[in-house]
Amino acid sequence: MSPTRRRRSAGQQAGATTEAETFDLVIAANRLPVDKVVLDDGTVEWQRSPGGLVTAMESVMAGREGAWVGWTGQPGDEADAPFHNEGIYLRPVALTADEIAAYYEGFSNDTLWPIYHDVIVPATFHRAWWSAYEAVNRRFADAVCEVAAPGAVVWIHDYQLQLVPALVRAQRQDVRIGWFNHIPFPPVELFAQLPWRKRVLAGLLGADFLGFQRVADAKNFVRACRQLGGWQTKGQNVVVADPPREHRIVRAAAVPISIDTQGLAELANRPETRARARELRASLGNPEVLMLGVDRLDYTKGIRHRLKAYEELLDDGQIAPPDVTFVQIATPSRERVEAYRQLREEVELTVGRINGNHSVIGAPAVHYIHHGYPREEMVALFLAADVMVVTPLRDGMNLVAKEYVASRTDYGGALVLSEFTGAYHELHQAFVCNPHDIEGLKNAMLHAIQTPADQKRRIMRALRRRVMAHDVQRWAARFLADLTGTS
Ligand code: ADQ
Repeated sequence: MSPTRRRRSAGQQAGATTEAETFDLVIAANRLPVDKVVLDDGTVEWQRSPGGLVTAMESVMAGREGAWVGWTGQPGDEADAPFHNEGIYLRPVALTADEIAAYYEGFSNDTLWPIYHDVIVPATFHRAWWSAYEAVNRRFADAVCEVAAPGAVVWIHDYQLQLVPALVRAQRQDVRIGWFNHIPFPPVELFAQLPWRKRVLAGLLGADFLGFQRVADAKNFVRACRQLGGWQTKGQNVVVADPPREHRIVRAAAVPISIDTQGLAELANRPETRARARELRASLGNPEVLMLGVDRLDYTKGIRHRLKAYEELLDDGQIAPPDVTFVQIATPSRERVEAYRQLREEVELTVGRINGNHSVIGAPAVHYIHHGYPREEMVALFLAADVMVVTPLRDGMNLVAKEYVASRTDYGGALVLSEFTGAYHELHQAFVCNPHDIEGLKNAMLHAIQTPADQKRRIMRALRRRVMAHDVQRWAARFLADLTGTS
């Protein structure tokens, strides 16, 4: 791609008082890759939030500066001024407290999230939430158009920004627009519940290329276009009327996301990480079997099903502390949404009951931790865990499963993996389970514990081959190649 950054005069943009910078690559995601921290003396500092997406974007932005449009994570009527941070131009989008409640907690996380995850909990529909979603998507689209250079590549992320592709296209026919869905795209029978379904589809069809985690997600989308919107489809293509041209083809395909495999493996190989893993096991009383769950505290992750299966194994006397223990790390999430509050109560009640019935002094049956951990500690935990239990009822990909595999540079450990994750389609050699089938889940957990070590090493070797070969850098490069037609 030619020039990386250009300046354009303020006259091109109403109300702008400074010169706007424009870029050949523009990322739009709900959140900026930084957190705003206000220090004691009132000065503002932006701290980079480490995550797979940031790593992936760094790899595609290497050698060319790109812009990132997103929300800061905090309410505010006025947008913070754009700024540079570690080689990326960040363009904040301001959201008021009401918009956060309606667009983010409401429409994104209480309407779309349940529908896109098999309606594990019922979706809530409010017309005011939809209006806020439209208004915020419009603001994102305007910000994208402001920073996109002529002919730029625009990469929009996730379910919060589904109207942005068409809103950008309406203003800028010169740019190439891609969208990637980090979560599943639901079967048409469920998507049909959404009162604004056709407008969401039309929003997405503003893109040139739409990326999904699984082939099934891409197919669900194309089917929804055909059955609910009346668009003509051919295989994975949707035909969109595009005056004055006759039509435009929008392609939908699976581009499964991955992780920074190399970075994690390097962390896992450090002597201090290995020492920390041994220390963690020792502080848990050196159990024979350490089982681990790591999730955002979300009802899609199957935490209750996992705990139920574990509890029954304890009830049946098949396992018992201090020989076996379970560490469940649950990152706080969306705590203002009622379904999440309820889930937290249920999980904490269940953990209390299991510990009351099965712990022995000095050896709890479950260690439950309700906060996040730095990356180094996560990798040490992965290295310490004999059995990683990943049991979502529905999950776009599930990066934790891949992170566990990438961290096991020693070929140790065993992965219990739900077939309802995107990761299952790449890691099917794992100890696979249907989390709704508690008996089957118990068997998968027992099987993972009891399988001989050499057999588990063979399995881990196969899993690692896949994860090492398909990392997040390759994912990003593949998405961009699909989007720009160079694949
Ligand atoms: P999530 O639903 O957030 O992501 P996941 O893919 O598991 O789920 O990613 C979670 C990330 O947060 C992982 O990198 C994990 O290590 C980290 N994490 C979780 N708990 C943590 C804790 N206590 N401390 C520190 N880190 C923690 C959405 C979709 C997924 C999809 C991803 C990426 O729901 O299906 O895989 O986006 O596309």
